[in-house]
Amino acid sequence: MRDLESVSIDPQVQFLLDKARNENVLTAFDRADMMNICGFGSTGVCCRHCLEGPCRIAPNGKGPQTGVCGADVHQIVARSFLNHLTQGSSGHAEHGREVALTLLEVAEGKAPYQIKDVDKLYRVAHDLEIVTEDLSMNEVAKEVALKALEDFQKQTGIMNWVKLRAHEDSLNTWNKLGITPVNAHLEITKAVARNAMGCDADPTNLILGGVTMGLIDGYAGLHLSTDLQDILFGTPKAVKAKYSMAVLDEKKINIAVHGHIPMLSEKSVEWSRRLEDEAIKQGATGINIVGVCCTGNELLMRQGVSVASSFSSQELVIVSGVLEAMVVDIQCIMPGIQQVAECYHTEIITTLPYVKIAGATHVNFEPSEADEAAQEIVMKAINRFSKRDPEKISIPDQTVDAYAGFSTEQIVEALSGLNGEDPLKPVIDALVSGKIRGIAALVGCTNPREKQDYGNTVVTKELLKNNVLVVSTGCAAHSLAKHNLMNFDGLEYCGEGLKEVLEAVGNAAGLPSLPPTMHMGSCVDNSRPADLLTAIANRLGVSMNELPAVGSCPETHSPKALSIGTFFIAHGIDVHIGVSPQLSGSEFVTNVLYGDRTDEHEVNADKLFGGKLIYEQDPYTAAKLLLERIDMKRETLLNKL
Ligand code: NFS
Ligand code: SF4
Repeated sequence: MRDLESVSIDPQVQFLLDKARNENVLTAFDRADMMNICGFGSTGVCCRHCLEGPCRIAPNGKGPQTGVCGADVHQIVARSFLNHLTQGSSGHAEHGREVALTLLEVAEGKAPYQIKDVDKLYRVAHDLEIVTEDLSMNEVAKEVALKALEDFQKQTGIMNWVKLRAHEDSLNTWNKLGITPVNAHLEITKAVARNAMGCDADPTNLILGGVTMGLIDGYAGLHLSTDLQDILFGTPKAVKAKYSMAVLDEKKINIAVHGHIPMLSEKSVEWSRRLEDEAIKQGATGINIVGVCCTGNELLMRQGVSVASSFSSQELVIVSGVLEAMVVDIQCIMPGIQQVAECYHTEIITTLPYVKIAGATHVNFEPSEADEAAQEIVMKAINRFSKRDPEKISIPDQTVDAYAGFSTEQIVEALSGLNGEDPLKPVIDALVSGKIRGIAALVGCTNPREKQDYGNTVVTKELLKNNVLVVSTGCAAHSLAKHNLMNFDGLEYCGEGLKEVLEAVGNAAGLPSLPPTMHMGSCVDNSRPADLLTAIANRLGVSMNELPAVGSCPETHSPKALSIGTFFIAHGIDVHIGVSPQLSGSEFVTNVLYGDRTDEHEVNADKLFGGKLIYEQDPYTAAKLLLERIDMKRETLLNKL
C-alpha cells in the first residue's frame, strides 16, 4: 500500500486515511493499490460488445490481431472511446433533462421552488426567440422549459441550445462535417446503436460520432443545465466559503450532500435551517451541511455552503465519525460509501429511483414533493446524532478560505468596474500586451489512483507563474481551493503581469484583488468558461480555435470529463488529460486525437477543429506543452489583430 504522502498532498486526507487504516476500514485509495491494472483494458483493446467475445487484441502483433467478427484494433479502440463518451454525455444530458422537467413543474405551479433569476429567464427566452409580451413570468418559464425538452424530442434541425450558445464558426465546422446534434436522446441512441457488433467499423467515423457526444454533453448537458439552474436557483455571485475536511463540526449534526443535481440539496439546506430546533433538542448546537463533489460546488456557488471533499476522498468524510448522513443523488457516488458507513453511525440516503445502493436507506425524491423528502432526510440525520461512537470521532482542524461564485455574469460585472462600456476590453488589452499570456480552465476530478491534488495544483501553479489566467470547475476546483489557490495567499504563485490584472479588476470591484484562480462551479458549469471564451472570441471577431486558451484535467477519473473535453476540442480548444484515456492500443486513434496540424497523418482533430487532446502524466511537462500551444495560438492571433 502507498504511504500516506503518496496518496494525497492534503494532510487532512492523509490524517483520515491513516485513521481508516487503523480502524481496518477499506477506502478507494487502498482498493486502488489492491487492483491489478489489466494490460488489455488499459490500452482499450478489449471488446465485450457481443457474445462471440470477449475478444482482445494482443500487443506487438503477437497473437490474434482481430476479434472473432474481424474488428481490428483501431475499430475496437475507437468503439471503446465512443462508449466512454456516450456514457459521459448521457449522464449530463439526464442532468439537463431533470432540471428542465423541474422548471416545467415550477412554471405549472406543481413544484415548490421559486424562479430566482427572472432577468436570466427573460434573457434566455429572448435568445430562444420566445415572444414574451402578453405572457406571465410562469408562462415564459414554461415556454423555456418546453424549448429545453424539445432538445430531447425533435427529429429534424439543430438542437435549440446549440443555436442558443454555440459560436457561429464552430457550428459551421460541425455542419460541414455532418456532426451537429438534432436531439440528445436521438444522438445517444444512435451512438449506442452504431457502436454495436456489426455496425460502424470506420474508426474516423466512430471518433466523429464521439464528437457529437461531446456536443450533446456541452449543450443538452452543460449549457442547458447551467442556464436553467441559474434561472431556478439564481446566477452565482462572488462568495466567500470554507474548504477542507475541517468544515465538519463536532458539535453539530453533519449532513453531507453528494452528487450533482441541485434540486434536492437546495431543499436540504432550506430544511436544515427550518429544523434547527429539532437538532438542538437532540443536544447538538445546530445543523451543518457540507458539500461533496459537484453538489458541493453547486451549493458553494449559490449559497456559500462549505465544501468537505472532492471525489477521491468522499469515503473519508464518513471516517471522521461525526457524519450523521450522506445524502446522494446521481453520479460519482462510490458504492464503497455504504461499506464504510457500516463501520460508523452514518446513514447513506439515496434519493433517485435509478440510483440506489444495496443496504442504504432510500427516500424517494420528486421535485413536486421536494419539501416532504428534504424534511424526512434532515430528520433522519437528526435522529442519528445519538448513535455516534465517541471513540471513533476525530476531525482535522483548520479550514481554508476560498472565494467562489465566478459565473460569467459575475466576471463581466467585475470587469465593468474597469470599463463599463466595454467590459471585455481590459482582458483583451491584457491578452494583447502579454500581461495575460493565455487562459486556462483547470477542470475535472480527483482519482484514487493518483496522488490527490498533486497534478491539479502543479499544472495550475506552473500556468499562473507564466501569467496564464486560470478558471476552474468540478473537483479540480476543490484541489485548488484547499491549497490556497482561491484566496489571496495564492497570489504569490502568479506572474507579475497576471497579478497586476487580478489586482486591478479586484480593486475596481472593492476587493484587494481577484483570487489567483476563479471558481466557476460544478462540471456542468464548464458551460461558463465556454461562454466566457465565446464572448471574448466574438468581441475580437475571431473563432474560438484562434484563442490562446486551453483546458486541463490532470487527475480525471470520469468518462464525463472525456466528453466535456471532447466538447472543448470540437471548438478547437486544446485539452490536456493527465490520466490515461485508454487509447494507446491504436496508433490510428491516438494519431487522430493527439496529432498536430503539421503531421502527415491525413485527418486529425487539430486539422479538423484547430485543437487536440494532449495526454501527459507529468504535470510539469503538461504545463510546458500547454504553454507551447498557447504561444503558438497567441502569435497567430496577434498577427491577425
Ligand atoms: Ni465532474 Fe462532478 Fe468530481 Fe469528476 Fe465527478 S463530481 S461532474 S466527474 S469526480 S469533477
Ligand atoms: Fe469480438 Fe467483434 Fe464481438 Fe467485439 S464485436 S466481442 S471484437 S466478435
